[in-house]
Order: sequence, then structure tokens, then C-alpha cells
Amino acid sequence: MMRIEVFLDSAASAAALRNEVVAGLTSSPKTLSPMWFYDERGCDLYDEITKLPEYYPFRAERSILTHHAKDIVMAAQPDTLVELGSGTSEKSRLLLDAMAMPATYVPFDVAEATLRDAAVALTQEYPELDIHGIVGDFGHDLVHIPQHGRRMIALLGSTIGNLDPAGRAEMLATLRAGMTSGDTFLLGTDLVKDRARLVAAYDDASGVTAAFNCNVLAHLNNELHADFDLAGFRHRAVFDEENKWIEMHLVALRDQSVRIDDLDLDVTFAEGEALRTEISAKFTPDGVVAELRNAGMPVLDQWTDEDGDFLLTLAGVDA
Ligand code: SAH
Ligand code: AVI
Repeated sequence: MMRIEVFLDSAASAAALRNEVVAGLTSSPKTLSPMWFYDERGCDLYDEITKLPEYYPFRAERSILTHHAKDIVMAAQPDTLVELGSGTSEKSRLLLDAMAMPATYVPFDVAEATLRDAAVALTQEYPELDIHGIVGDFGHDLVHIPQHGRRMIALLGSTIGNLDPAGRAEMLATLRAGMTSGDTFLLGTDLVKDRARLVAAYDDASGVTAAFNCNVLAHLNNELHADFDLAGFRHRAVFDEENKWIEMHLVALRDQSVRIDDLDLDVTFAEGEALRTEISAKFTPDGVVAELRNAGMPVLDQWTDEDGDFLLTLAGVDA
């Protein structure tokens, strides 16, 4: 069984894009939300990133799931897996394989085509799985997560690291408010490590991450009739030691002015000026425990991969 509910109507998402782009490009420093990476080309480029030798987080998290999906499912006893930012649902299969069938899977993503493709493939692979997909923005649409069943809500891929601490606290509080006794939260987070490995993971030798980053400008050109010259910017990844996060920037290679017709806006960039397109926070196991505890989600267990690169944390709800 499969059904997909779409909460992002095109008018609402166009309005969100317009508001966010005006705010981000008129602020100092200029910023954009990483959510705008994930058009169809962006999803394909992310998929390529997951196969890069430098991008260890995907493989490390998959290795934890390969070894511990049974332990996680045993501890959580879910009959429904809700997955936020599910993408191609590749790693989700490891959790589904460990769950007793029949079960329900709720993939939740802003990228409609990617979610639909994943849902169709899963109906064929898991005949006893009831798939209830949700196309939405987890900044607004968490209220639409179905309430029935004993749910494990998963947020994998260190996607939570794309939020700053205040944004994470807000998202966790919203999630906690929607959870009831017996529900659990499974969180994947990348761990703080050697700066060189961190930077290489976001600035690979073959330039795929650079293409992923620049694609956000093509997305704005398409959606907002802007005239960003992609050759006028270069990709940069830096590790901010103080905040313990990677920042991805697009750095202007020359003074330039960009016209965004749909916003009736002209934006100027000085040579060397950076547009921040993503933060990707890196965590410690204790830090994750504290953030979850503060949100009313006591930690039940934590697992890492062999090299200690990545962390999965299972939390419950406080009484
Ligand atoms: N969970 C997968 C994919 C991670 S990529 C993995 O671990 O590999 C991040 C995913 O989150 C993408 O599929 C993207 O479309 C989705 N996403 C990003 N921002 C979102 C938002 N605000 N609301 C819903 N989904 C979002
Ligand atoms: C999915 N997300 C958490 C990835 C990350 O590592 O921050 C996206 C990504 N950005 C650059 N490379 C991968």
C-alpha cells in the first residue's frame, strides 16, 4: 500500500523561497538555507557525494546500521518508522529489514520526485509495508506526521547539523511535543574529528561537492528568474573551530551585480565576498545527550562505527 500526501503546494514553497532569499541575500553576511540545494539535480549530486572516498559520514552511518539495526529495533520496538529528510531511503532499508512486518514507513522529504521514486521502489521490495509519504518542510510540517502506531522517528545523515543550536533546540522541541509514550527518536550525527578529514569531506578532489554547492545558484536562476553567473563564484569549505561546524561558502570571484527578476531585487557582491550556503555541525556523544535531554528526550543508547566517526543515538520521551 502506498500513498503520498503533499503539504508543499507550489505557491507556498515559492513564497517561502522568495521570503528566505530576500532575507538571506540582503543580510550581512549573505546566507541561503541548505534546503534549496535539493532540487532534482541537487538530489542526484548529493547521491554522488555519498559515494565519494572523502565523504565518510554516509558509509560510517550505514556501517552502524548494518551492525546495529537489530539492537536499535529491539530497544525501540517500533511498528512505524518515520524518517525525516529520507531522500532515497537507502539506509532506511537496513532498519526496515530489522523490523517485524507488516509495518508502516513514513518517508518525509521536501524533494517530491526523490521521495516518490523511493516509495515506489520500496513497495516492490517490501510487499507488507504500508508506505505513507509526506512531502513537506520539516521547518513547518512536522504536525502532519501521522499519530498512530508505536513510532520511531529517524533523522539520519547528520541532517540536524544543518541547523544552528537554537534551530536544533526548536526542531527537537517540536518533535518532542508530537511524541507520546512508547515513541522513540533515532538521531544520526557526525562527530568532531581531525580538521583535514572534515574539510576534505566537504571539498572533495573531484569537485562534486563544489557542483552541489554551485547548483543552488542554478536553482535560484530557474525558480526566481535570476541571472547568477555560476562561473563568477567558487566553492569553499571551512571548519569553524569555535562553533564546531563546517561552513560551505560560494565566494565571489569579482565584483558583480545579480538581478533577481521575480523579487525585483539587485544584489551586489564584492570580490572575495562569501555567500554562506550551509553549516554542517559536528558533535560529541555527550553533547548529543545534553541536547536531547534538554528537549525532554532521555537517551536510551548510543552506537558508533568501528572508526568512531559517526554516532547514532536512540532517545525516548520523558514522563
Ligand atoms: N537521510 C538521507 C538524506 C540526507 S540529505 C541520508 O542520510 O543520506 C538531506 C535530505 O533532507 C534531502 O533529501 C533533502 O531533500 C531533505 N531536506 C532538507 N531540508 C529539508 C526540509 N526543510 N524539510 C524536509 N526535508 C528536507
Ligand atoms: C545531508 N547533509 C547533512 C549533508 C551534510 O553533510 O551536511 C549535506 C552535504 N553537504 C555537503 N556535503 C554533503
